[in-house]
Amino acid sequence: MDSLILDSNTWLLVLTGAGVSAESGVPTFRGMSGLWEDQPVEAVASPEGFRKDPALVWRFYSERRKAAAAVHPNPGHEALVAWERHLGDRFLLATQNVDGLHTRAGSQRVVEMHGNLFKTRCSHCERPPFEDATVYPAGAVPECDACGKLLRPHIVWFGEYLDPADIQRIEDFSLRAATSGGRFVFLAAGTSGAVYPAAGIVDQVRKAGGKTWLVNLDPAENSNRFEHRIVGKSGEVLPTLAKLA
Ligand code: BV8
Ligand code: ZN
Repeated sequence: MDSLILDSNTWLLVLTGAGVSAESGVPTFRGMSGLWEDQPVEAVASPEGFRKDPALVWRFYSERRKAAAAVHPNPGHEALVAWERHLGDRFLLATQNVDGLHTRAGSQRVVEMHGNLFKTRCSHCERPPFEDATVYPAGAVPECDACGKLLRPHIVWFGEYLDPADIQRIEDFSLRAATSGGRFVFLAAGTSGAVYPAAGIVDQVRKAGGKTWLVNLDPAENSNRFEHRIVGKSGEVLPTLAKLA
């Protein structure tokens, strides 16, 4: 198996998806065949879904808060913490996961591209997002105590734009890596490559001359866009994949 050399010349951008949290007991989207209570996740995790039935959407996220609070990071999360400690500012972790397990494992240089389960914001006023681990009772729809309108999970739903600041942080890191004179490496783990813009990062890295690695249990929709592909469980592969030099 090729080994990933992480030395003083290496700049590493990592992208993770639901597969990295699977060994912690968090169901993947594919694992649920994209459905929640026979509804396509895209339908619930969308502005339309919230407009149509905010109580249903809050039940969806309250259940996921409860589940995520009951699990723990796995060796896949921990390996990424060790890589970050070794590379420092030549490391950035972009995750599609909203479960907060990377941060709980100790990762610091993290971009939560699709938001965080344990944050809430107002669907109407400019009140900043706030920490909120509340598991709301079924049927409840919390209201904003600043403007009285509905509160919503601080999550990027399908059809919603990502926070431009998050996109900028990933692009800035990629530009610095690509012009550093060092080796720019991109590794994606536990992701099916089905959701954009995350699934398109591999193409941007290749255009910038970066090396590309995929660690995944099954072939991903964008597998053929990666030079190095390792089939396996991230919790088993990541701890032994890198040579820290
Ligand atoms: C946007 C938060 C502008 C919600 C999420 C271009 C082409 C086609 C479509 C589009 C496009 N550009 C935009 C779109 C539309 C859309 C999109 O991509 N749709 C898809 C379905 C085709 N994108 C958007 O809407 C984005 N916004 O583009 O805004 C815009 C606006 C209007 C109109 C157009 C454009 C917003 C996307 C973010 C949505 N929010 N999450 C929540 O979580 O509740 S996405 C959500 O689904 C996750 O965050 C993640 O991104 C995705 C699930 O994918 P994965 O994480 O990869 O998980 P999955 O289960 O699919 O796969 C797991 C993999 O792990 C599997 O391959 C499995 O083999 C592997 N695995 C399992 N166990 C293990 C393992 N691997 C290793 N070890 C293991 N143990
Ligand atoms: Zn408000």
